[in-house]
Amino acid sequence: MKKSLLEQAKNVLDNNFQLGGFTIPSKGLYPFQWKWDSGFISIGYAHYDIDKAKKEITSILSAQWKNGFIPHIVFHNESDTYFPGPEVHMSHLSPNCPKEIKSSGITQPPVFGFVLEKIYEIVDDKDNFLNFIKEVIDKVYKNHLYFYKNRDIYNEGLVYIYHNWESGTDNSPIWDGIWEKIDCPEYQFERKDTTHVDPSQRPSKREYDHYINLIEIAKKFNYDDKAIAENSPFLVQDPLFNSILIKSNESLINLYKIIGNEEKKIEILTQFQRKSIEGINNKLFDNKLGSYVYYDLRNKEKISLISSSSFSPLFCGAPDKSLSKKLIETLVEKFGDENKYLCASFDTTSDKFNPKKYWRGPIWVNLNWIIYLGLKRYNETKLAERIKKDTIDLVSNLGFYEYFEPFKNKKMKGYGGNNFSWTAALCIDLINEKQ
Ligand code: 9WN
Repeated sequence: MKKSLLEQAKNVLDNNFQLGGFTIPSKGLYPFQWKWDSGFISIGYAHYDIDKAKKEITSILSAQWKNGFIPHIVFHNESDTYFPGPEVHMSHLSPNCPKEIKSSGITQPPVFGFVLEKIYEIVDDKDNFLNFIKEVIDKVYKNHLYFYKNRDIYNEGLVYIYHNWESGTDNSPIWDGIWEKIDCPEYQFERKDTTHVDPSQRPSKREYDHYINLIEIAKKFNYDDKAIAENSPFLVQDPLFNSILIKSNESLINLYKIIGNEEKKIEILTQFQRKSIEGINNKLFDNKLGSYVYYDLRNKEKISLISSSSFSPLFCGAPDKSLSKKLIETLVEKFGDENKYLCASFDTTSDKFNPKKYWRGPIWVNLNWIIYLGLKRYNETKLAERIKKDTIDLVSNLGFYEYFEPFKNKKMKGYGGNNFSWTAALCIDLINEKQ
């Protein structure tokens, strides 16, 4: 008998769980622990194995640097199936990286605030999970302090990323114009991703040159944030990254209120929150496009392109009624026609859109989940139910892929890695979600 989607999803997660107490995103393609993946993965576990959820969070937080930074990859284990590995990242160049930790020196979106709150909502034994939250929450708080202290250089409530891998949306067309302005060497390296996945679904060699170049520049400055802010040719304020930070601020405030006697931290987070919501609405909303966009701090210009990240401020409650109305109209107009599943990762009406290539068009389950919760927050029930149904239909028809072609047709497929952990984890959450 065919297993239910829920059972299949649990199998994907359990098969990707490692003895060291963490979960890899996908065998071969991504053989280590990734920061935002581990947050989504722990939400999936919370529905059926809370110990694994706790282990996942404990493992990633154990790699926190002395200054509160949490790296995007933690090399708990060895593997030669991924490039670039620890010998390229060389995290020990930073005096902040503890000796016993091998990691990258770039980060990813700060998901753990909202992850802890979400799991607290999911579990029946709230007292037990609250004890766990008490053990780890200050590490997450310290990570937020790190961002506001080091990454918000103009005190705007908006933090920067200095590498496209920090965004999590690696080869989005958003970066194309920035790459054109950078004088980047050609490097010799052996890529591993294209041995696991058809190269047509992955970034180009030239794009990888840029990715490595940015790491080399950060290494030259020993991963010092101030020097990076002054020198990196890539310095961007990302609406997705900042929305996740804002959402996680809100969750930390809620959780500290439940814990009690944490007025000082609540006050600081509330100040961050006020500034960030103002910053994201004033600086990153493009009225002409009716959408949030990225801001290129290095070249001092808005990047006026629409991607699925444009809708993530709904998740953190940033837009008021009038902005949210415009934003949702843009979502429907650009991404919502009935011939497509929601939600393509890039503007389907743009000539840069590619339905099969990584973050240049395909649907990703984590972004769908974020947009789904955002639409619910704004009582857009019909659209929310559509994106939820589309997500579950894609996975049940095509498999637990990393990303999916948005066009509805008989030949459509899933692409990238298979048995991909966050696809499984967030499907578990969506299936169990109360209406
Ligand atoms: C670089 C692990 C990660 C995700 C990212 C996704 C992809 C890595 C890569 O895989 O990026 O971090 O090598 O392509 O883009 O969002 O966290 O699943």
